[in-house]
Amino acid sequence: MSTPPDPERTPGWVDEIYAGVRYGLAGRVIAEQQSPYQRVTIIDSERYGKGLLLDGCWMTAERQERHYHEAIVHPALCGAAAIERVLVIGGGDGGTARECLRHPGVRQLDLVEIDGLVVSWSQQYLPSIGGSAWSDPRCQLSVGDGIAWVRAAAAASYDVVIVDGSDPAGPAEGLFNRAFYEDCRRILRPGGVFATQSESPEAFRQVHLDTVRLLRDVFGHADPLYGWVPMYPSGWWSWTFAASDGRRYLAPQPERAAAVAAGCEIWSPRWQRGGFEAVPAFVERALLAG
Ligand code: SPD
Repeated sequence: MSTPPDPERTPGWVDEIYAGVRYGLAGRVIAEQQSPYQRVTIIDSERYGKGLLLDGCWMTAERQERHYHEAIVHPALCGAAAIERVLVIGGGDGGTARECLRHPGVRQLDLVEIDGLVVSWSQQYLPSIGGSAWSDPRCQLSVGDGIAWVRAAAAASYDVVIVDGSDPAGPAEGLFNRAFYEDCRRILRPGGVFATQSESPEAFRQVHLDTVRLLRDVFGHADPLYGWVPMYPSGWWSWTFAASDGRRYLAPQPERAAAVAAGCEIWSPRWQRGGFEAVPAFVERALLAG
């Protein structure tokens, strides 16, 4: 089903409008459809190439996606005790799976995305983002509900769980609550690491703080990493890593880091150190206050 044109759109621009601010790219919509879950939009932009929005919110773009995907993956994959079995919830554009599969130690990656249209349009319009993940025999794609997947998964069945969802509204809302995080903790093996995108400390301050606090409560250890995704609200973004048996995501294992670092545009052990240190003062105060 195609959707009516958005009356807030400015000709020649594609914007996410959030809290009175526009985050936009010069470009045009090339495909748009209402899926059973959300409005899926593919655009072509001058600066960042083709990109994807869900319900009018930026998700990814060809020439900018590495800020996000390298940041959500490598602290977890370089820090976990083992990385044989990885679960990615969401991530239907394939970028998170692609970065995970650059680690030779990954034997099986389950990618569970709720919206089949996001997967098929990402494969069709944004093939460089998923890259070789789509044909990698280690990658097993399931189109379905990630929350139900995690609930049904056996205890201690994954080494790493990564939640690459959208903002906490619509289909991603249930990816930000205690019951879901408790299931994620249950399915991690000893030494396992959990990672999630945790919104902007500026544009989504309360969601960001609540997410870090809740993850600390559920896992025992959780730390936000700060970086940039230029087209997201405020451009200032965060990913939070959690583990039950220590903050092992802080220190990349040198062999694993060496296997991927040269192929990264943004991530490096040094960048990661800085990103974990760059906790804004107001976040530090709020987290200390409990
Ligand atoms: N506000 C946007 C949050 C989106 C996080 N997920 C992006 C998907 C990229 N694989």
